[in-house]
Amino acid sequence: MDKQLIDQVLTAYPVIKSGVSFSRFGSGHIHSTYRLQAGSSAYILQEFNDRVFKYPERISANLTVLYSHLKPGMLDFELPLPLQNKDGKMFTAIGERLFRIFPFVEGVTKDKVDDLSACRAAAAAFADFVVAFLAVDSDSMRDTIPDFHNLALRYEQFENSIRNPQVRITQEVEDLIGFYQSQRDLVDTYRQYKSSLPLRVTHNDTKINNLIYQEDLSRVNALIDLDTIMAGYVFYDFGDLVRTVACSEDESSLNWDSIQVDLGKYGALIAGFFQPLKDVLDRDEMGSLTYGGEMMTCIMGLRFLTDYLNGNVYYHISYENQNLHRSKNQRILLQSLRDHRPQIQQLVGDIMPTPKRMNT
Ligand code: GN1
Ligand code: MG
Repeated sequence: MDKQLIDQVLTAYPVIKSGVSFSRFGSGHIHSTYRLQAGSSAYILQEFNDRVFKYPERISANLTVLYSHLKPGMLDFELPLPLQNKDGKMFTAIGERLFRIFPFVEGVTKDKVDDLSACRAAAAAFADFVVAFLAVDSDSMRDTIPDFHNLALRYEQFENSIRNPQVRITQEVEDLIGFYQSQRDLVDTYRQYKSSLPLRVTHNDTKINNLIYQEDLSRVNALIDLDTIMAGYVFYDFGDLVRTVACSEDESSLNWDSIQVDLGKYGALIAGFFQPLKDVLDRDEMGSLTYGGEMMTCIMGLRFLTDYLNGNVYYHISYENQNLHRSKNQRILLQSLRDHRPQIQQLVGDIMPTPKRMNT
């Protein structure tokens, strides 16, 4: 992004005085994010990806509903909203491109967390989020990406990409395709849960770097990446935490031999997530949480591989085979989660009051 374009965006935000410097920021896969420094004030500038999010007005509508419900003291962390531009809007269009600016929240983001109390704090924060918006009718939320976590649909998209691949299908790719095809039993469970569990207001993108910790990781300062907030199942939110926290390596790791579930961190996640929600979740929802770990790891592995086969049109990549590698990474974690079902079940049983059914 060039300075001239930034200056153009900034004309819509008279509160931000001139003399701005900027640098690339964060490790998100969808939007392009920059840190702006204007004198002593810092901001986040984002070029919004409207190929992925086709309904930006739904995002604004959802956030407006949530903010009208949120009262001081309901959450002890921030949910940073975009600044309103001079027309009172959250998005600023420059030609065909959309931008927004957020207040900068101090703290740190992590792609991987090892400290168990930090794992617990992250899970508790995402559970607190669900609790805070329990009274908001999930029907009042618009789908910002329809069928975002619909596993059956993601399998269809995957099968389509196999029929018309934009890359050469090597043995390695073929093995990976075979692995994900063998995980289809997760779709049956998905359908069962979809027919029985309540929809709630969920975050839907709870990967660990969508949370800002205080520098020493002792508390959560903010939950970010709020574009996917809509109606969902709690197992989506718990599951993406499992995927990105309860693993010995992060999503981008190529240390194949080291990737496995970390049961200590898994236990910390259960403990943190369960506490705020223990009087809220019914028995089946509690039982669905561990399914969420497998399902969300599967769906991300599947989506990375689908994007690789489609010629990398969705996720930002920094090298050619990155989506292939991300998918391979998720495959190893998914296998490890499956292999450790008995131990995970044990952990859940120790923390939750009555034994819950798992991955029926
Ligand atoms: C994307 O925007 P970011 O990087 O937080 C993606 C998530 C995936 C994640 C995988 C809208 O999240 O669904 O879990 O990458 N967001 C969208 O790292 O597709
Ligand atoms: Mg992000």
